[in-house]
Amino acid sequence: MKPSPHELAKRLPADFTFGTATSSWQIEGDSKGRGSSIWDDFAAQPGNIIDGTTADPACDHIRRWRDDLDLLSWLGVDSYRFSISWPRIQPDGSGQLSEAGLDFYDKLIDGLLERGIKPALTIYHWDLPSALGAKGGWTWEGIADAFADFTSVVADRYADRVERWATFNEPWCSAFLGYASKVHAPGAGNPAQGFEAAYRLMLAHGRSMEVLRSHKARNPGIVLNLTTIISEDAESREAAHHLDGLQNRLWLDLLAGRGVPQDLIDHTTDITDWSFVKSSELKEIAVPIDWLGINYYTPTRVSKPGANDAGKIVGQSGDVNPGTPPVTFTPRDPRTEMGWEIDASSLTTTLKQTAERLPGVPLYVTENGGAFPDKTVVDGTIEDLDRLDYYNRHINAALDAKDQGVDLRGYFAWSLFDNIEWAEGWTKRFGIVHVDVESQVRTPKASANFIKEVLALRNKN
Ligand code: IFM
Repeated sequence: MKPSPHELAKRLPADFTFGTATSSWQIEGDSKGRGSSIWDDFAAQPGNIIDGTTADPACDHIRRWRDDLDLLSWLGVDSYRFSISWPRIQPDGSGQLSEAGLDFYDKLIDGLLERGIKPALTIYHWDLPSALGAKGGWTWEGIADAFADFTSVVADRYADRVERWATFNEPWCSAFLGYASKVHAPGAGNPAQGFEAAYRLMLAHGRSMEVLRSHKARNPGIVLNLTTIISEDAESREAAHHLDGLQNRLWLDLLAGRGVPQDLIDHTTDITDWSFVKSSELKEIAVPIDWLGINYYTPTRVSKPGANDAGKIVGQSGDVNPGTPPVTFTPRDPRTEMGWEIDASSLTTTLKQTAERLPGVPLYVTENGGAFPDKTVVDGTIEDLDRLDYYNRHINAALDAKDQGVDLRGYFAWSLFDNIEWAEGWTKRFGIVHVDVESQVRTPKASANFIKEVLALRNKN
């Protein structure tokens, strides 16, 4: 049965922020109008992106942004979470700025404000300028200062109008998919570099926070991809604890001023000596944040080695999780096209667990959603009832956490429209709005209509 928008609308508090999210490389296109990024380099190597997708045309958002903002108005969202492309603003990652790039985001921000939608800006969502990649990217000693300088450029320009700032989106992915393994750009495949990148990303976060504060930017914070790790048997407990360290505790402990978890250090001695960690820098990383964003999609469920192989699960494997004792990743059905188990109750537990580990910080679900086949078309509309059901369950699960005392202030659906799903290219679609890559026509799916109805009803509560 189709979930009722009325029931969900009744639960949504009037002051709860509801939005949708996207990121620059995934939607913008127009790679010729900006500097090159590590994702352009990565995509140019055959085999890295499953269907050979490159940055063009993506959703051609650079040209179609006005229509895309109208789509947000039509949906009735309170806020839009987007990221800026560093190489579009500063093609080489330092020095010369592109006025055209700066101007694009000026217009985007103004366009949002004209429509009564609050801009939520992420400074870094993975598209590092190639010139900085060539210096070692997130393992380069100078990267935190380069990021702080870039923050100063964008805070100068946009702090007067942006409602909410995130320094980073999912540093776990940059570090462990990009450096420890070869799943994402730059594809280093070096576990030691994964840990160093993780540390330098967080140092860059701390320094960027200081810059944002000095520019009086409103609501600076960070977005992490956190989850609940479920161990199915005694033999997988130790691995589950290690995975919790990599996925959750490393980031939260650094933010909370607890440093790198000792058990993580102990379990990775044959990979890294952690000599890049400096105690004075740990203090910089632990500067207070105004809010924390949590991107949640699926739990991580593990069983003893030799348990039934679940096939491909994007982002869940030994190579992306360095130092993990032998274990099998065993998501249960139902699953999305990413191979990710659908379990809304793990969103509730993730929010509660995070609130305990980083007390006193308001939380937002900054991404949540699913890739589904989108095969059923009725009267020209994609009847994505699986996605609609996913949203209904997960928004309710987030509100359950709020009812149980978590200071949850908002929820953002991933994604506003179908876009390039990184190494999965166009083969996985997360949008609530369908995008025809050839014609670039946007068509709201049933899930978009559901969210629109919920928001319209909520405003009448
Ligand atoms: O598409 C990504 C997004 O860029 C970051 N979070 C997870 C999404 C789905 O994989």
